Amino acid sequence: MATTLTPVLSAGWDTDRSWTLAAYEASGGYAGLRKALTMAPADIVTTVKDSGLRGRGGAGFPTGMKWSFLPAPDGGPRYLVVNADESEPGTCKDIPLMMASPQHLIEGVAITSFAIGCHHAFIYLRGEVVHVYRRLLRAVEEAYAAGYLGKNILGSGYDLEVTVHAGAGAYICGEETALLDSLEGLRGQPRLKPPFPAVAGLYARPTVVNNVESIASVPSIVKNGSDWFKQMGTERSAGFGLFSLSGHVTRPGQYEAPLGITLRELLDMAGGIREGHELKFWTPGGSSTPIFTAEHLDVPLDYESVGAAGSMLGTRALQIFDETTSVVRAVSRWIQFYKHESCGKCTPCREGTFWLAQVLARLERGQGTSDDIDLLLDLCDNILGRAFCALGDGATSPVTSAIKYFRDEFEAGTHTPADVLFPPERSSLF
Ligand code: L3W
Repeated sequence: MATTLTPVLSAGWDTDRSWTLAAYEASGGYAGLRKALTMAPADIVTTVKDSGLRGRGGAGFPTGMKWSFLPAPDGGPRYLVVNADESEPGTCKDIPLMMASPQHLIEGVAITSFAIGCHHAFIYLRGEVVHVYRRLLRAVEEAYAAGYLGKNILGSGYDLEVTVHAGAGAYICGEETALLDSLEGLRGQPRLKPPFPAVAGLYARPTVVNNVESIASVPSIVKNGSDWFKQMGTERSAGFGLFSLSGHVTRPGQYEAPLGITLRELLDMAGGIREGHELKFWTPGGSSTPIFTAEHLDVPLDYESVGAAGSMLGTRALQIFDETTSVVRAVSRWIQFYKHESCGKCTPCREGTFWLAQVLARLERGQGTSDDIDLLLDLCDNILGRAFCALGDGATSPVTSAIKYFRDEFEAGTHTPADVLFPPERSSLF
């Protein structure tokens, strides 16, 4: 990890009325857009590519490369869609960012749209967060009134409309193609890829879909340059990110830091595990990423190191559990979430999450059968790589990783023989 120049995104969160345009401008806001409008759009794409910024929504795909996948202009519209459907369990970074500093995102939307030749951008927001919707609408209004959005932005001749759209609250709509279907007014279900949205996205037109934090990071990169960004993080995981710490920590919340920081260092910032307790297990990137244990406290939280240690950086949602937590119960809760949120389009996810939930529920009650651990692993085998989108794969991560590290706890839930628990007359219950 190199020089620490953070915080960037959260620097002004504690200032008075930090969400207003006036507060944002007072802290140097919109200097990135002013600079961008003097640049050739292709040079902005090159700057972001050179910075090494990778998508902050979970997959870590290189942002500038994604922009450069758009086909050459053909005279028709092309779109930017911001994925603000934050719903991955434990992930709480985009919503705090939009509440505390929405202009970061709006400036990023204006710069990105200019760079990719888009004249109508959409922010697709998770439906339940009505307070964020109101704040974003007000922030967009303020940006229009100040000439940062709308016709002839800052006298440059460039026009951009921005629409904030609130979904109806479905985890699947965080999957980019389900999000696009939902935005088009259809039921939110994933589309077959390819074609990727870059080629055929919203209304079958070339579309860039990026996460809130990715787009909010763009103004600082354009303003300060790609070398500045690369001073932070590691060689292949450049820059800063928001880490959300929740659960059994003394001060849960968002901690901005260079990628490559460790959980041990983040816990120092967050006051440690709650007093009198010790770390048992944690997720590095939300519940869709394999869990880690205390032995992973010093794994650098960058894409490569977390991958090499057997998990994924994901959304940097660090859910922390101490020794009082039943891992079987935690996994069972996560799987209930996936079962509830499965869109039902594909059989492996729809049926698989249903059966995972059933088996985990009886293990949680200590009423599992001796075959249940194998059954869980077999179910995961039949979901992983066979589901239509990443949601199914993600649902297997907590199960397989928890069995790997805490098999004894699952075995403790299997003490009663199946034929005693589930005689033929009761078999319809499961
Ligand atoms: C053009 C190509 N574009 C890839 C683009 C693609 C997408 C991005 C990443 O899942 C993960 C998932 C969750 N030409 C392209 C191309 N792209 N090849 O790159 O694509 P992909 O398929 O690797 O990932 P994904 O489907 O976007 C995201 C994990 O993140 N996650 C986060 C979940 C968070 C939420 C939420 O809060 N709403 O769902 C946590 O770990 O499990 O693995 O844009 O088009 N050749």
